[in-house]
Amino acid sequence: MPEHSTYQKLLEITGKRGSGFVMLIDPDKLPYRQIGKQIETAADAGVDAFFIGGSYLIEENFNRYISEVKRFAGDIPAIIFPGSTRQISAHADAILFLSLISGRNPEHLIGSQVTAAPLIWKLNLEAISCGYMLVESGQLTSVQYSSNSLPIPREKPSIALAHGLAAQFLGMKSIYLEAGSGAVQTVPEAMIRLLREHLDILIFVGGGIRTPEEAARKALAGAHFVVVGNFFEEGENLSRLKEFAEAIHHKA
Ligand code: 1GP
Repeated sequence: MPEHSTYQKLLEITGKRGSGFVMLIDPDKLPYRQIGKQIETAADAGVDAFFIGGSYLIEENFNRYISEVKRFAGDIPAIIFPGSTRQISAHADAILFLSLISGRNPEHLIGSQVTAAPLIWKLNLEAISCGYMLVESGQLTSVQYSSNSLPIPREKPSIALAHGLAAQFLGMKSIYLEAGSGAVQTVPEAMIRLLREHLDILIFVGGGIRTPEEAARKALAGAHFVVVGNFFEEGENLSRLKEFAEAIHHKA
């Protein structure tokens, strides 16, 4: 059994900084040769962890890609945020072991997990269990479409809480409130607040966050980690990384 060292590290980050800042890297969007510069810039600005993953994964050599991320990330956790069971690599520090609990599609609730588990075990890769919840965000997102599942209505935080409690009772270590990549509307603060008030597990929040102010609102509402992907895929936005880090680190 692998040690839960990366999970512990995540707990330490939130203890120290209030909330942590996660940069999501999609291997299909960030070319291999640009990894080093991206990671160094992010690390200098105060990014606390990297999630790596994507919906399709056209990048052929995921293993090599993760190895390059880790080479530059140093002590900063590099965690796989898998879009499919093809996205597994021993070079990562951990993998978010996602189950799409807001949906009722058995393949995404347990099917893919059973496919992936033996390889994760063989590689001795740390698996951080995570109840993944899609939250309605204005229009149909890629993840809703491809998972063939309904999101949680954004005005119904109590439904999100019921799912979060179920995740916690099932022994999951975290939940991810997902508005979807490039979402028009982000996860409502009222929902984050309610879940933070009643749950004892880590809360990741992401989807459509494009300003430091918005990131700060998610952090202050109770997100342990704020995840930003799309916005930093535009090279010129990297100059704003520090503002995001300062906005999210409300305890620093
Ligand atoms: C997507 O929640 C993540 O799975 C991040 O969303 O790319 O919109 O920042 P963005």
